[in-house]
Amino acid sequence: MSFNVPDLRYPYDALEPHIDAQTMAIHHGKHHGAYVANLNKAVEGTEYASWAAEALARDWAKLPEGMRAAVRNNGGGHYNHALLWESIGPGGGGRPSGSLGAAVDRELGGFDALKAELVKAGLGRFGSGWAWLSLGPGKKLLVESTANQDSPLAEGRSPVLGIDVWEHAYYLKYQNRRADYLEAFFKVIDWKAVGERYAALMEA
Ligand code: MN3
Repeated sequence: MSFNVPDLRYPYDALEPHIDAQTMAIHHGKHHGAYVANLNKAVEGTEYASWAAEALARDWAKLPEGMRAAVRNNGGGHYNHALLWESIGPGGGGRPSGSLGAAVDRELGGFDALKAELVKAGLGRFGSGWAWLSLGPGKKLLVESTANQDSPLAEGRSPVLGIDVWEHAYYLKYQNRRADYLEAFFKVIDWKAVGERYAALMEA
């Protein structure tokens, strides 16, 4: 198979009580698993099976029309979730430091403003989608939201941190309380990992 669900570097219960073990197990095993299975099915036997997930999430519109929707949804789903698992972890929370912390202060008015913008983007996304901290034109930080499994990559931006606001990310524990989930999500963000991603994008 071309694509695989990456192993987590922490157990499913490592994010308790903020994100519960059952949600993590279903989200990682079943939901991400289904995106990967459906992506593999869509690209099987084609040249696109050898593309990187990032390239598929960015350039799905260049694919043959019959594959486009499946790759947009499932390639995006795979890429977005792989990024998500790397961006959270036990002992998370706090705020970014180093070059990312400085850029947040300089470009977005500080961490509290960033958090407020991300929460607003997450709450404002009607239905399913993501809230993002992205690197935009001129490698400046911006906050945005995408629908479904669309990636900022397809819009020419680079995701630094993604927050999954699909109900499957929080419904078991938080039901309809997306605001409570977003508050909890900030307690599991691994800002060291996110900051390393930002630094690598700035050097690229
Ligand atoms: Mn999800």
